[in-house]
Amino acid sequence: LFEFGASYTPRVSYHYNSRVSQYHYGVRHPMKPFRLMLTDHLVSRYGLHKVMDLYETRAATKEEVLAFHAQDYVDFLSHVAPENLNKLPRGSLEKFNIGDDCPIFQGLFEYSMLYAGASLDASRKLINGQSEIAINWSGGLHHAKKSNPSGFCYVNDIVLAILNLLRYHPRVLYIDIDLHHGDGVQEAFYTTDRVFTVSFHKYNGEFFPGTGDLDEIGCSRGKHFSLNVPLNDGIDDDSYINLFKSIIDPLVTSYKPTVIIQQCGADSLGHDRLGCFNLNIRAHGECVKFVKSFGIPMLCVGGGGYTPRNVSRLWTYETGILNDVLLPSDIPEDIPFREWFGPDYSLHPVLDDLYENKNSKKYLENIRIRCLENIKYLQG
Ligand code: TV1
Ligand code: CA
Ligand code: ZN
Repeated sequence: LFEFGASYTPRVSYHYNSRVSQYHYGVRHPMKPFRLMLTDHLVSRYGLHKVMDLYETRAATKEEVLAFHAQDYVDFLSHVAPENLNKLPRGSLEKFNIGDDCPIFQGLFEYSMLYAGASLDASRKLINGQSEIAINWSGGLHHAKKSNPSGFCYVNDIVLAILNLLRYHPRVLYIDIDLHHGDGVQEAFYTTDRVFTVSFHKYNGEFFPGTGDLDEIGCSRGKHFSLNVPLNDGIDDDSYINLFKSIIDPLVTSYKPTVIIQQCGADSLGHDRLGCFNLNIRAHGECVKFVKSFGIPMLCVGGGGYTPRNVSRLWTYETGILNDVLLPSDIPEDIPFREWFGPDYSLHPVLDDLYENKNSKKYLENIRIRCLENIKYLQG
């Protein structure tokens, strides 16, 4: 393991409960909690467990989840099971948006409470100063709404963590680099200036969840405190990194967040099963490194990512970045499931050049200008 050099080495905590990787959305469902177990094995075999504080997290309580979610929805989640679906009140599956994306699977409630509990634990470590950076790769489920699940997300661990941070922090910056729009988090804080939300995502008006256009900027006190960066298929490393840095740098400087939460969804990588971007692992990681470089307390969560071997490589690489440890490219020997990382057995497989870049220089420049105009309102 080699040190990166100049940047500060923060105290990092890693929040995980191995039970969370044992749940199954269904055989054909793209969301595979199993990717969390692959990630944890890689993190540990690369020696990163030794440089972080490890916390085996407990499940969130019903009461904690009620800080955001509606009572009838939480009651529904806690009682529903595959074997009692036919005993539910008429219409409740429709009411709660249960279907292909958000099925009822065995242990759904425990699963949701576990990943939410990990984000809450992480937020607590940041609040009491025991960590400067806290990591929960099982979290990041940014679509969940107050009264219903959406897009594979049942409980919104990010909203819960932010609500907790707001008890002590005046300004929270939320940065979302998942392929999809972070609609649930944006909606929850749309009318407040104490949380600034920014999401980079594929947008064409149709692509899930359908929101995230440039004109969604927040309302009432929250006007100009939401920012959206809509992108087309095939964006490459350099365009994404340049756009990301040129927006995040002035944003951090003018908003002056006291804590940052970054959602690191891995479906923005090239070759993702549900994805359409061309990002390599190094480029995704560069965005995390850049946010870390401000030296502001930071909570990193996972999110999407549907090609498990690449999800686990990415989050391992980013765990290295957050600890200022540069990992050797060769996947360690004798790790369980090592065959998943063949034929290259590298932390950095080539993931670019799959999709044509449909983001012209002109398009990206226009987006950048419009985003910067929005940020200018903050100084006002
Ligand atoms: C079961 C089996 C469910 C196979 C879902 C892809 C499946 C998808 C499946 C799928 C799939 C979506 C929509 C359609 C809304 C629906 C974790 C009515 C091959 C954070 C969530 C994407 C992304 C939801 C979550 C999307 C996250 N895409 N196969 N479902 N319409 N849903 O488009 O942001 O990554 O695809
Ligand atoms: Ca996003
Ligand atoms: Zn996604």
